[in-house]
Amino acid sequence: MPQSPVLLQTIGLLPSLERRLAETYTIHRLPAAGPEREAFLAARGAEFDGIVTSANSGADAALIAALPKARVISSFGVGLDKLDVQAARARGIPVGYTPDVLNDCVADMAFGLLLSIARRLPEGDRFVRAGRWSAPGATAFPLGFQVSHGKLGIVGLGRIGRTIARRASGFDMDVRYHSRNAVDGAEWRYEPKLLELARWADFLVVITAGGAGTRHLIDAAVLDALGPKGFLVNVARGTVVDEAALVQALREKRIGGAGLDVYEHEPQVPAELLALDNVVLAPHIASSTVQTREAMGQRVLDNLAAFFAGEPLPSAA
Ligand code: NAP
Ligand code: 8YV
Repeated sequence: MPQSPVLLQTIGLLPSLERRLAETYTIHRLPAAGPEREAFLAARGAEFDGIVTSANSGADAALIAALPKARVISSFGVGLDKLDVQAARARGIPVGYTPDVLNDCVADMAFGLLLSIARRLPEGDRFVRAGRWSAPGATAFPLGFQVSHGKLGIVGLGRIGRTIARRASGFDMDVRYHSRNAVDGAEWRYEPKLLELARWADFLVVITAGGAGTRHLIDAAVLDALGPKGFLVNVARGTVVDEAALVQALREKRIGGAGLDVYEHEPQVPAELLALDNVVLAPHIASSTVQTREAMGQRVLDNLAAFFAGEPLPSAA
């Protein structure tokens, strides 16, 4: 019987995906960064036919170089900011990823965060649980900000950005967007200047790619343009927002509030953010539903199966 392809798995994955990978492939886990990993790669790097990874873990040029026989990379997730696609291409290694299947859940999450911060839902939950609603002489819960009929600015009108824009029609929102290029045929107004979009918007939702090209795109100037009645939602990557500038703007109430799924140094969240009431914090869970994660896992398997059958990857980066 021919030997099954040998894959290096960089990080823990969905248990059902791990089970199914193990049915077809010989899987080895990459040790955590440090001397053990270095020794492992030096001793066994030449055994691997490919890498299975995730958007959170990626594969850098050094890892790819340490696997001289690797012929394919399959990643669980759509973000490529931690995966050196250029280094893979230079070796002729196809990279599979999982676009589209997560658009709906990430768009849902963007609206979840938007509603949570504008309508003060987690704050209200804390208020009720602490008995402050029923307390004698209780002060009234503060007013929220209306979402329906609001002005939604989307930064990055890609696959997910367009899904968010479509969701907004159910809230009768006016939608405009910014990206480097206007999107052909888009029904929403293109704003070539990010500052202008921020100035106009009640809600600024960030859903660009991550990586060097978007680092700190949302800086103090953009936050000030959004202003004290504006809300920021980030479901893209923590690096897209200057987190120190955001903390300061929230602390000084120079923006109305923020809903965050992603952070600059995940899973570390600045202590200042934890102490603020005008921010809602989620632990990078935008794609994290049973249905979407299973679909992403299936795409990881489909990309690998196609490669080892000598066919093009169904979702190649
Ligand atoms: P996509 O279709 O490639 O869209 C990316 C968008 O970013 C494009 O509209 C692109 O437009 C824009 N963009 C890139 N660089 C820009 C810049 N410098 N300034 C302004 N806009 C820029 O990707 P997608 O599938 O929608 O996913 C977007 C990102 O969401 C992923 O890369 C990932 O990091 C993140 N994500 C997060 C989660 C989560 O769990 N929170 C889940 C899934 C995805 P132009 O090229 O015209 O600028
Ligand atoms: C997941 C993501 O957290 O797809 C992405 O880019 O950030 C999320 O879907 C990730 O894929 C799990 O590693």
